[in-house]
Amino acid sequence: MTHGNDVDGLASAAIIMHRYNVPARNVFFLDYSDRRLEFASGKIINAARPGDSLIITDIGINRQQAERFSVLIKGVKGVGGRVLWFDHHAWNEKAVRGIATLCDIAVVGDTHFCASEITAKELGIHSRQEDRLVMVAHCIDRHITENNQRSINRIDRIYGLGLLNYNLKGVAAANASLRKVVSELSRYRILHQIIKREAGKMARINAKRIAVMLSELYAFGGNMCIGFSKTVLPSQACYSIMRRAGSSIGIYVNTEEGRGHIWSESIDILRLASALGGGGHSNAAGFLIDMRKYNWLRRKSDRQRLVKRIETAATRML
Ligand SMILES: [Mn+2]
Repeated sequence: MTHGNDVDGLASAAIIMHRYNVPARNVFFLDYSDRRLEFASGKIINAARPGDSLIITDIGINRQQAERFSVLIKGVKGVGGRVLWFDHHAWNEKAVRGIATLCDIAVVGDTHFCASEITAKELGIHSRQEDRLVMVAHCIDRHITENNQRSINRIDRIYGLGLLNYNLKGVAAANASLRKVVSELSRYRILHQIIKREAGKMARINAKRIAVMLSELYAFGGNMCIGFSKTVLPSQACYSIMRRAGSSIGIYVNTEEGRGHIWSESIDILRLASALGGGGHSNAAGFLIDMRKYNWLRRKSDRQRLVKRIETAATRML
């Protein structure tokens, strides 16, 4: 099980598949939504046999999902399986006590590394190709572009667009589509045709949606700007908003998933995300939106209400 929305999540899956000959059908992708976790857990608990190992990578734990994860872990261990968890997100004490201690091995919460670095290190996976993939994932995850800038940008883009499939489809189809991507990746064919083709399809949808989003922006506070769109690449959405508005903070609201993404290169936006009930890193964070309260953001007045709420939180926090 790994994070389907993140390059280091996919890279973690790829190096594990390569090393242990894991078939693609045994890989499941999550994104902190309950239906994806439910889908994966159901299949995994059914298939678990004595001696099997469930490896979870790049998934942090949040309060709502703690119970579901503990059922999953106990289910796998109950039939004589093992559970290993490798993650770099910050875990709170309660999550460590409640969930990490249920696992056979859990290495979590070291935010200096990306998840695939931790996975490679803990499982002793090292070769020239694996190191390269892990390095690329690390740079993309940390937004480091000084070295290998061109190839990293290219991979990030192609790759990220391929990932959009995940958000655009239902759970089963999304898993199938991402499995194609990680299978190619696990053979270290990073720029293989399949990934390019998947990415090409998404690139067109992505570009169209971002253009529509930029036609209705909400700027406030002198340095912040918000845009609304169906699923697009969050980083690209936020940067497009910042560039268009000349703001140092870009907020993209995903109107399908009810999720806000906040990005900034110069301002620590983690406090703003926390004030809105979310979390993340100091340069990239997010929060969930109760879409019922905002009438699914259908009308302009609904969107204005959400902007007002974010603005109020921002004046208090930043
Ligand atoms: Mn990650």
